[in-house]
Amino acid sequence: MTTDLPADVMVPFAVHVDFQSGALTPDPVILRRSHADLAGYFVNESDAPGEDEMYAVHEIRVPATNNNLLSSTTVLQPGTVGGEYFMTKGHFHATRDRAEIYLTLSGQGLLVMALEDGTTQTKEMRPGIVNYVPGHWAHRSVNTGDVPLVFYAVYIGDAGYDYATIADQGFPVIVVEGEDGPEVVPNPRYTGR
Ligand code: S6P
Ligand code: ZN
Repeated sequence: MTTDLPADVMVPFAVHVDFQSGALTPDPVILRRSHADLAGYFVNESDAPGEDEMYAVHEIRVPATNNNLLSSTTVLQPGTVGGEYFMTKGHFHATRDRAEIYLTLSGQGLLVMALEDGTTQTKEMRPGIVNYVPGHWAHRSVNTGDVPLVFYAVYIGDAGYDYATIADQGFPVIVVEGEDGPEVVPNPRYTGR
């Protein structure tokens, strides 16, 4: 029974996650990012970016407060722009000390993380891997495979998003196609410390 709950007590619920497609049932809120939305993020953009989808975020909505856990799947398409693998915009959390967990469901990629002082860490993403992103680390997912990279993320409700710092400064490193696979190399356009 769930009658007469106090105003701040939510009713438990369950959501089904399809590990291949990232689809959530019942339907969540879906945020779609096109190539055009990522304009300016890749170092070598030869063609004008179009409206094709680069990634989608399917978010289970709960109030964005620090007593709740927000969560979402991200479905990041495979491909490259100027030799750089498709990636998410990447962000710091607006509330900098808020941590996050990623569980990769399908595909393969790299999780690139950076502190504001330019220190970086890069970790593999593949099915079954849990990546812990402590507070203060900006994070960006990169699809280095041939199929969509699908992962489930859980984050503290009031983490928020600071996209501006990455949009302005870039990440200290980028992930490019090398002769023997993905290479993590310095970003020639990085303007942070
Ligand atoms: C939220 C979490 C993910 C990303 C998603 C898209 O804290 O890190 O749900 O929002 O992977 O990446 P981005 O950088 O465009 O938000
Ligand atoms: Zn995040």
